[in-house]
Amino acid sequence: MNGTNGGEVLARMLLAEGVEKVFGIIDGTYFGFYSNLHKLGIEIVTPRHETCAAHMAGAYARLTGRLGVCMASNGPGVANLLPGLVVENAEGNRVLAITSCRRPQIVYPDRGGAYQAFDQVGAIKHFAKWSNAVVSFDRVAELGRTALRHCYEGRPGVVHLDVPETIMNGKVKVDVPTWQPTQFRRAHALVPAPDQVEEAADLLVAADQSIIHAGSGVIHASAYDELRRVAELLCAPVTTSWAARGVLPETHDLAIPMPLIKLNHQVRNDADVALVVGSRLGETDWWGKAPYWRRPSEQRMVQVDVDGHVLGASRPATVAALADARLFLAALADAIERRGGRANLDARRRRLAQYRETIRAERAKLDEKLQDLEVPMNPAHVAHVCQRVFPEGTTLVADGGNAAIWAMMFHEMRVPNTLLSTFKFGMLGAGVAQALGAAVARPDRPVCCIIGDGAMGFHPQEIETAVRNRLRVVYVVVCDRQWGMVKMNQQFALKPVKTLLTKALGPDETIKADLGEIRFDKLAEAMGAHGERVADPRELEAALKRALASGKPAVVHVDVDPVKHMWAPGLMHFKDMHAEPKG
Ligand SMILES: Cc1ncc(C[n+]2csc(CCOP(=O)(O)OP(=O)(O)O)c2C)c(N)n1
Ligand SMILES: [Mg+2]
Repeated sequence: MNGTNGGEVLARMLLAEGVEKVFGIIDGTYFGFYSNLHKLGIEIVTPRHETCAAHMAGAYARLTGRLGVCMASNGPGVANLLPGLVVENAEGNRVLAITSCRRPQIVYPDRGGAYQAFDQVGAIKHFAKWSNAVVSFDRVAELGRTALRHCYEGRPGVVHLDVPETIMNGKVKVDVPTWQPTQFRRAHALVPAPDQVEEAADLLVAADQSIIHAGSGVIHASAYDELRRVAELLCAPVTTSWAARGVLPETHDLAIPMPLIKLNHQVRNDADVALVVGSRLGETDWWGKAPYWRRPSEQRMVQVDVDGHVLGASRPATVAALADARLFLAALADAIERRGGRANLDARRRRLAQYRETIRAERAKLDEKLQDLEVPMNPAHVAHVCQRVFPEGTTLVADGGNAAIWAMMFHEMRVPNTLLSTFKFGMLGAGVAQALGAAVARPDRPVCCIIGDGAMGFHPQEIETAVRNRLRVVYVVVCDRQWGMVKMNQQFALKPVKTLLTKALGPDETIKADLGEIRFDKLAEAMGAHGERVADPRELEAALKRALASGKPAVVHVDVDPVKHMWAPGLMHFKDMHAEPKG
């Protein structure tokens, strides 16, 4: 019998889970944990701010399908980790956070005056799926197993285990338990009930017009082929949540690109049966309600989700199936095939042709902005040129108010699961670290992060993290020297008529909406990265190519026209989304 400690027990559990990376910053209070990770060959990837560790873990989890693990130390480390955990839970990424806390004799409850201590579980349990503290060495393995069980139940999100320093580090004379994951947690996908598959197939085949709406659940289940098969069999257009864009590549005839919001509303109103997979129909899906969707009395819904709490949450489901998206769609495709043809094929094809025509026309209208070659550039060029320069399959991270909207409008999703943002939370600055997590997840290709100058200012220190870890990230910072999106709203709130007439108010007419300039290219160079600055749209491609060829992480400071930047396409739809739909 050898001596061990709580840190080793947890490190070995993570090894059994197949964890290869842990994101976080070191501290003496969990030396027993991270030194054992190191000993076991699990790499510790260290950012320069704990909140970034959470975003790196979240991005890594989403892109690889593995568990994302982050760590932070008691008091300040955990305080810094909080915003990242809030966001990753909201985005639904499978993240396990392991933190240290002070010794049990002085916390839970705090004796009063304990150094670097606060009620970490009390704070995190309000927004995470599960959060608990270990109270004695005997319970480390058991609570570790409970935490992991929660990681694989329901909607993915954040699970947290808090471990006192004395339990992390103190030597105990016992053997390390060696349970395999299959011995204590769900390790197989949820199998659909056959009668629900048949009922769904009957409904969808008999429909006048069906649609499929896909959420992130399709990404978590890697159900891309099965989704395409069902869509093709039904000749059904596919809409997505923002986060699931590209699960059916937007080059496919049946794909309805999310940025064409009016068309999405139309498609959702044309259908009498909707198959909703891996989406809870939240606010950015207009809650599944009229006038954006057809009323439930005229549109039945088949809903498939791994989380029972999601089923029928926003609108009533005719079939509410608790099942893995991939297994359900595969069984559904077989069931549809067995039924032979489906109703109204000609009418469906006519509608589809109409949708394609709308997509072509809307695209052409948007692309007119690419004719604008004035300096500083129209922001339309940024994502458009990035897509041309970066290899197919590059992960795009979109962060920053209007910078992200422009990126969404001018980037076509051609490969599933190559887009990151915080679509649910809209957290400025999270993209800096999401890009790092993406580069760790996919070291074989570069990552492109399009980000506003306000958002980049939240975490510029992480450029050094990219350099130190040799992460192939190119930050394309869209510089308008203002909080662009908010300034636009503010102008309309202050002087709507003048804003409409003159497009922008004067410098003294807005409230604290302007920013000073940060030379992001110089900042990059100061940290050992490659820097570029470009204002002329004709020079953007060459600047990006130099950035990629530099062999280093890079930052491209892009000067955009601040007024044009405020008038991002589709802004009215986002305003619209903030009000409760009538239906
Ligand atoms: C952390 C955080 N703080 C505040 C906001 C509110 N907010 C939304 S957009 C925006 C302005 C964004 O400015 P920038 O990143 O420069 O992007 P731009 O709109 O100028 O392209 C702000 C402050 C937010 N979403 N996230
Ligand atoms: Mg800005």
